[in-house]
Amino acid sequence: MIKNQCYQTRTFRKLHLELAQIGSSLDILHCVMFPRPEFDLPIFGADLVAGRGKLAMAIADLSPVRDQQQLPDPYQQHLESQPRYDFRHQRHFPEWADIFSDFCLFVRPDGEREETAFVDTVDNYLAFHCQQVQDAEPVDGDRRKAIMVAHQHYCAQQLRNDNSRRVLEKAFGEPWAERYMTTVLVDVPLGVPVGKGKMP
Ligand code: BLA
Repeated sequence: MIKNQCYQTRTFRKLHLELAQIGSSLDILHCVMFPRPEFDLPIFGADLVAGRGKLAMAIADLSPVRDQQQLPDPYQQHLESQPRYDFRHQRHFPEWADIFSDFCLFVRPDGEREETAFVDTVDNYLAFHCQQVQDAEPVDGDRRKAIMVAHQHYCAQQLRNDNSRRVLEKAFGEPWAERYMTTVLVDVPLGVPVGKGKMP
């Protein structure tokens, strides 16, 4: 079973929250907040995967949409000034993960204390992000183009996540999984076609 909620605002082209329950043992929470590409704002993304009620993986990031994977200065300064929780089990990034920032949390939270630390950190990221979003002004032509390219790259890399693809294919079949991934999970802005794992 999959439940989706999508919203749009002045600054976000798509706020997507998804809860998936696959079989009796796999629970997934997926969230991506895609800003409109006329704003120089990072893409918030999170994915939590639990097997039999226990978190196997938790990732959350404010992902840059600029050349050199740089966050805007206020984000960089804020995130650098925050204490970092030292999770016991860090996860290793797959090869397609060049989209994430230095502040990406990618861990297997171990126990209630670490789960709370993960949620608190995400809460902090989101509180700051939402505050920045309120004051955001659209940027001009050339920067928009660069941001659009970064959005397309973000989507192309997310589509290379074979874990999500495999789970969806097993539950719903290959054509459905492909359509769902490219139109619901990571729809590329402006309809630029992106094949499995290929750059636009
Ligand atoms: C990994 N994603 C996974 C895993 C599963 C899913 C089963 C493997 C968990 C593990 O290795 O312990 C499954 N995720 C899903 C499914 C959906 C989903 C089925 O969202 C949707 C129905 N993935 C995202 C977003 C990010 C993300 C927004 O959707 C990051 C912001 C990251 N997921 C991500 C990463 C991995 C992962 C980095 C690990 C991949 C690897 O280790 O190869």
